[in-house]
Amino acid sequence: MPGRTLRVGMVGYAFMGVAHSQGWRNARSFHNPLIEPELAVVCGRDTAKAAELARRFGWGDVVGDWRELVAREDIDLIDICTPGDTHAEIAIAALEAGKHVLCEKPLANTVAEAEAMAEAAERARRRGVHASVGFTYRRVPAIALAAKWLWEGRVGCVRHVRAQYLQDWLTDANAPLSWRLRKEKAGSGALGDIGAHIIDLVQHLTGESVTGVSALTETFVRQRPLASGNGFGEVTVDDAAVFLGRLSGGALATFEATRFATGRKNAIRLEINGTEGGLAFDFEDMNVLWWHDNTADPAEAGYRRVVVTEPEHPYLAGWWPPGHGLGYEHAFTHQALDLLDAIAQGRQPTPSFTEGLGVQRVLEAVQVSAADESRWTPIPGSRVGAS
Ligand code: SOE
Repeated sequence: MPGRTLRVGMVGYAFMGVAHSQGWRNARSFHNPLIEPELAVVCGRDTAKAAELARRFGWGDVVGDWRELVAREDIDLIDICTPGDTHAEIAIAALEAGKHVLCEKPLANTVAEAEAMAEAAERARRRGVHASVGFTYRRVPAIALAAKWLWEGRVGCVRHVRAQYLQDWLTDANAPLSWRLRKEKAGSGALGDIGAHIIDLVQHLTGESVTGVSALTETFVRQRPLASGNGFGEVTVDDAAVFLGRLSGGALATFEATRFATGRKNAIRLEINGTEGGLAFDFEDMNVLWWHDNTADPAEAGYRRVVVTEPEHPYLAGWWPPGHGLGYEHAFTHQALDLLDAIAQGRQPTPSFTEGLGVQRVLEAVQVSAADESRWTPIPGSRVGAS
């Protein structure tokens, strides 16, 4: 990495490509990462669209084939912002070519792919090459603060977790069919797209793993208009998934991921109840964390609204004065910063591909359970009874 720069080659130019571009750009201009990212090359099969993104965000070059990108000697990291069916092939090729990798979530479309990716990442790590998966909500300051307080023991022993990810963009039965609604591209529907985030958050925040699930999934609208306007196509993934789970420390958890929660746009709602306190969060009010101290005088105790914008709060020191809140895109900058610093220091960045594989195993168990009348389905490899 000449001159302490990390030359990024990004594959994909759509929603996530834009979010990552913004993240890399602001990591450079707002903060002082240990290595500077260079927006070197953007790759997309539609090179005109990739070139348009390059113009808007300042990417230095455009290519049309990810293999060409991975083969380039002037690239240090491959940032994968494509649908799930391409993750395994690109990530493994990139790691084998000695490039660090940031891969969008969910890690893959199947457990088998995720296992191969985690193995490739482990082989690469031994050569000083690192891989991370893009569960960006970990980097929302209020969620990072919740993690800190949980890990400090302020919540005590966790008894209950309620985790929801609620969107409503499919309630209109005429919303067109897109790649997110096709199993061969996306692996699953609401489950993998947004359920993966809350599974990751629950495992990350509590430090425990989901050991088993009982699940229901549903596809409410099975045919949707094709984007071309000519006819209809089949929806082959779930619209919604709800499931119960046990955590390795003994807590009971409920999860709900849906694109049919009318009126809820991007509501990630978490509530964690422990012996010493409780924490609650809703992404639709993302600069706020609710905290209940269960050790306080009951006459005065109750949930307090903590505005997470102080310079002492995670990630806040580099941004605005207190009260000037952050938004969705800032987590992508925090992701870039954490990754740059980990690479500069030769540390394994988080979440690792192994953590991504752990989420993938829960996703698969949910599908297995839902296909078999909600049968209780243990998660292979989870740490039963850990504390
Ligand atoms: C679409 O449902 C989506 O963009 C997800 O793919 C993202 O991971 C989530 O952050 C917002 O919603």
